[in-house]
Amino acid sequence: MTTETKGPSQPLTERTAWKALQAHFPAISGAHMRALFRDDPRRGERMAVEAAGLYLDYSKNRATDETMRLLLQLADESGLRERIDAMFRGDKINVTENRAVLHVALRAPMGDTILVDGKNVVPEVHAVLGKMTRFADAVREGEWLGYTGKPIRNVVNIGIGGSDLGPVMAYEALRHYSRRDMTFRFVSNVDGTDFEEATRDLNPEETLFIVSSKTFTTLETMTNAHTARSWIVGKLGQHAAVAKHFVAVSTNAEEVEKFGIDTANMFEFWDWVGGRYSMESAIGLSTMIAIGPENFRAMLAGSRAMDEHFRTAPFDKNLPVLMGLLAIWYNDFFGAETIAVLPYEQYLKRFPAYLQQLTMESNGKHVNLAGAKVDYQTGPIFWGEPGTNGQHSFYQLIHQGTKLIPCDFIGFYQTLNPLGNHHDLLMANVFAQSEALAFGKTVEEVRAEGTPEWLAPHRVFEGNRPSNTILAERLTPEVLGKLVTLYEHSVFTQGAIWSIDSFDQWGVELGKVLAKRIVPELEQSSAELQHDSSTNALIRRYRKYRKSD
Ligand code: G6Q
Repeated sequence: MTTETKGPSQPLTERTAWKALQAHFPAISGAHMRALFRDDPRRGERMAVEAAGLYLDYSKNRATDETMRLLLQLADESGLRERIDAMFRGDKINVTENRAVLHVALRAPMGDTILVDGKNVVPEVHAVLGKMTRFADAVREGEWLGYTGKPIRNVVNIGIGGSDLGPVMAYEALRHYSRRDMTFRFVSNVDGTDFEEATRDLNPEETLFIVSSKTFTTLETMTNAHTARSWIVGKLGQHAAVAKHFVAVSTNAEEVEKFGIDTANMFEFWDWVGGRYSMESAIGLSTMIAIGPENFRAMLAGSRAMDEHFRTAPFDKNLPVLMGLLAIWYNDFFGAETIAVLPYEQYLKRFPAYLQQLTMESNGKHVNLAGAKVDYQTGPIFWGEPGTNGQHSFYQLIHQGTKLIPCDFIGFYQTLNPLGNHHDLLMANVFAQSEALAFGKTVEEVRAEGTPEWLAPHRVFEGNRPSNTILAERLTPEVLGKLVTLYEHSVFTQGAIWSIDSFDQWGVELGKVLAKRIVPELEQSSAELQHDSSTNALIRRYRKYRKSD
């Protein structure tokens, strides 16, 4: 392993820029955005970047030009440029799994060369895209028939985590472009309710299951897949029906075959695509069937445009870099623990949930690439809901609570569903919220409204609460690709600076093993229990009261 893959030689907290940021912090934490804007009338236009069709206004942050200069210096000292080049080159930057990290190859144009172990992976990517296209078209055009000869009207994706959240989010986000005469469902939870509710009104003769699992061994997915197989075989009366009602997306041909799916109906992806980075691989098959191959390719083109921007733009004009650096500024210097993502677009209702996995599974790490415990904070908690709904619930805490919560507002110039003045009202709320968060309302302003003195403190808004605003034309497949990739690379930027492995997930692997150990203890009430006293008591209680069938 080269030292380069282990990150820069100097520990983060000893880098010159880090120390300079620490020294600079008191001046900024004591400054109010009201003053920053008053002293620099063009701040709002200056601290904004437009690239690849996305406009990022980062002026409403607790940062000056000096802050940005130091953060950019930190990026340089942390070897961000080298890390980016290493990723795009196909180096094995996922050191703990000894894997390349090449979701960027999923949107590379035919003709590009990206080598993994000496082999160009781009032709394989396009071969799978071609296979997905042919299959999606066959289903959409009613040529792929179920066992009894009926066309497919229902598509159920079975997968969990990275094999679920991307497809669900993309389906919801691009519903406007989806086939309205087809039904798309997503089953992820091992809770039987998920399967039951997803299938109860579906006609099995018209239902196709896509079993999406990189490993094809995940407990939840395999349990649901077996249940689905019994459902099809039970309802259609023939085992042979499986071939017409199941396809697989996986890296594990052997397990797919064992399950009984013909590998001709398997869509491949590769170990260099991490689960949470896989929605544009074959894991997106349900998305492609829903929105059509052309729209799917437009989404890839959007991601590609953001990849190119990230790879080539100078850091001071680089959207993912700027967002990543600001996240570090709040996380590591202000001690902010979370970031709220607030899309003002109903179709993006699952975007925060998707980002939770992308960001928290990637950067929720406590050791650096060399395995040493970090002495700084890593991944912030991501959360959020679409606006304006959130305004009527948790925004109160963002405005007047005791915690600092940087926000990302996302809005569009045009709506996909023009309806009276709805869109202007929606967007008025985006602008009003970020304005109120930044500038607040002083006690003098509150008094001037005639508020009695005893009530005044309750009605004061301190302001100085930071936000980014991201604007785009409208939510097209291409723009969705850009947004997803903006966050992918912002996560990358943060991970590179923290010198952590953003691409492994040992915490997830742990969960996969632990539950399997307890299953037999629940099924055999005589099994001896050797856990701690709490776990033992809980298991005994469950054994006693579970309904035996
Ligand atoms: C993602 C994680 C995890 C994974 C699921 C499903 O980055 O690794 O969320 O996607 O555990 O795994 P399989 O696709 O192997 O079933």
